[in-house]
Amino acid sequence: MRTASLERATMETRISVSVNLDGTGQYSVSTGIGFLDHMLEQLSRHGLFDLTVKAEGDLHIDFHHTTEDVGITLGQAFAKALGDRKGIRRYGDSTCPMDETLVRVALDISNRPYLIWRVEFPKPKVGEMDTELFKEWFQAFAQAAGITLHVECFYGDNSHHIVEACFKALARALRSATEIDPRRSDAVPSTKGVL
Ligand SMILES: [Mn+2]
Repeated sequence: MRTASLERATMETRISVSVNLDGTGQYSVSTGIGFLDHMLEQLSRHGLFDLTVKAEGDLHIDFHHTTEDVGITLGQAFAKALGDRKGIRRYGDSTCPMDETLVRVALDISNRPYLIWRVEFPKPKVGEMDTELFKEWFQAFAQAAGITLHVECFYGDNSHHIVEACFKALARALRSATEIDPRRSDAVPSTKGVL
């Protein structure tokens, strides 16, 4: 079973996460930040990952620590669930429209963390959340999961749509990249023999 459970506690946040890569898109998400919950639910539903996320953070300061630490913990859980990465497709991409917005995510489960983030928001906030925090989440997730992650918004007017298309495209790309390729069976998808 490609599953993992993790807990992470600092002076700023307490987070527990569990993930099943071969799930059906069932989720239970509660971070204390409504919009972030909404996005993680997209990740689960459109990636077909079963996801439990519970976070208690210092939201009285702002949403930064909680957003970043949820990204770190979730990324660590994905890395752990992927294990030695045998048989996975490794690469994935998705171009996701949401009304007037179009976003592309291309990723490589490379164990070489990297984020390209070409996303601009017309508004500084969605809900109560600062839009600048989404780059922090994607950076934390890519770093902790060991993923080369390119996110580009081609166009879009509505900040809610832009963020949501980023998460949906991530979900779809991650779903295909984490899937087991039946033609690859037991092999690690690298000429190095290791990822
Ligand atoms: Mn929405």
